[in-house]
Amino acid sequence: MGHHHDHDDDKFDEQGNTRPTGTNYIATDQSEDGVDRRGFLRCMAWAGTATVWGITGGVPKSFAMSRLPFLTDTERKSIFFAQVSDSHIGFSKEANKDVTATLREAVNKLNALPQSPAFVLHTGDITQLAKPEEFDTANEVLKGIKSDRVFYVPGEHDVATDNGASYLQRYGKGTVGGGWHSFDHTGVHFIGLVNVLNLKAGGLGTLGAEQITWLKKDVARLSSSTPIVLFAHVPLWTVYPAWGWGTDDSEQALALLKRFGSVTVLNGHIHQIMQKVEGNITFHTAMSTAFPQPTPGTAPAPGPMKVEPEKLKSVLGITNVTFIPGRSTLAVVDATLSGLPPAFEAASHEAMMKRQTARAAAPLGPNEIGIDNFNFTPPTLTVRTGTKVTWINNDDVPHLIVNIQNKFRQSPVLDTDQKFSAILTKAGTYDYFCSLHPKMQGKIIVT
Ligand SMILES: [Cu+2]
Repeated sequence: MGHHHDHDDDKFDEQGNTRPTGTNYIATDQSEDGVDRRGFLRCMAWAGTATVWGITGGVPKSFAMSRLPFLTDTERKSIFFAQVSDSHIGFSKEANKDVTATLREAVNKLNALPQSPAFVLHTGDITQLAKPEEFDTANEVLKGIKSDRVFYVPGEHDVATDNGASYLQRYGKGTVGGGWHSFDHTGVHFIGLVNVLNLKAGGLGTLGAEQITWLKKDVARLSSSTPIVLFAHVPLWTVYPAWGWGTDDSEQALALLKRFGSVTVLNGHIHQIMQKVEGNITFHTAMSTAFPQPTPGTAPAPGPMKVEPEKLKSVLGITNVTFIPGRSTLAVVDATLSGLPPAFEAASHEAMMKRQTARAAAPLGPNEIGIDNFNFTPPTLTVRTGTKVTWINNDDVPHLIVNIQNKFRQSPVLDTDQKFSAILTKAGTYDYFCSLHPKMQGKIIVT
């Protein structure tokens, strides 16, 4: 981890990018090696105070930002790519009323870099409710990136309504099964995994046996020295299971990658930066371009976090990744839209508590089930045969009711204040869960 000390904070260009000065800043590239050294440095400097770390020969190694200008020429012949995540196009609530504008800002930031990314990975929740017009808007903005290609994996918001059918229509070309895929770039093997389909009651993200079998075949041909970059929406490590921030069968997938010297896992979903190194595997989660979420355990529930307006752009951003061949060194730089250091700690706890007190607990009528803070209230409801039961979503997050026994039809995606009713004509126990947040479970007993 390092701070970039050698620039003048007062100097920003019209995009808000810092203009570095001082001994580490190479204003003109004097070598003729074809590598844009100036661009490389400016790109790193743009991130401002950023987290920079790498792995060398599988050994985690953090290095100061100031070391980057002194890399050898070989090291400079690197792949540079970027990660964009959780753009949630269609979201328009308090936490960010214009997510299209902040996605556009992220694109402008990318385009303002002197070195264009070879490609961009979008790690899901492209849209809020998987509506065609939301996908259209996202495409419209993202096609403005000066880069060869954007590779996608879906988030649960992109597949909720139809288990991924419309997502696959748009993004499924060249993918397998539910949209998983792999490709090679400059000696690095990239694998996009899908862990938001067929979620089970009480569970976390899931990959499924079919995808794990595919992964096994996909990596079988690779030599163990091939650097691997794995990307998926929900974290492939257990960040915070109480909030569903993990993947049930990720261990099985990661076991297939144990023999590789360098594995980097890039995820989204939690809208904040977290990283962890475990053996040969380095995990990293990205900021959202739409809204932040609280730090695990600091709030009653996950969900959009409204921060002070002047802090918003310091908790939204993108991730830039530079892979330097020959050294298995991969540098991940998180960059906020503001260009300032990420401000999650300052913004988090207070904002979430404010959100809680600001929300009035809606009084429930008879046979009504409230959805508040990712909980069903009451968790068990007892009614007479023939009763119409109504769910009311009081959260600023969409939920979707599914009966495990399949004795009533599933709800549509319920956005804030939306209701769903089912008439329960037969006696018995009805277990249900939210298929977007499978940790959310409830029960109705019909007598
Ligand atoms: Cu839910």
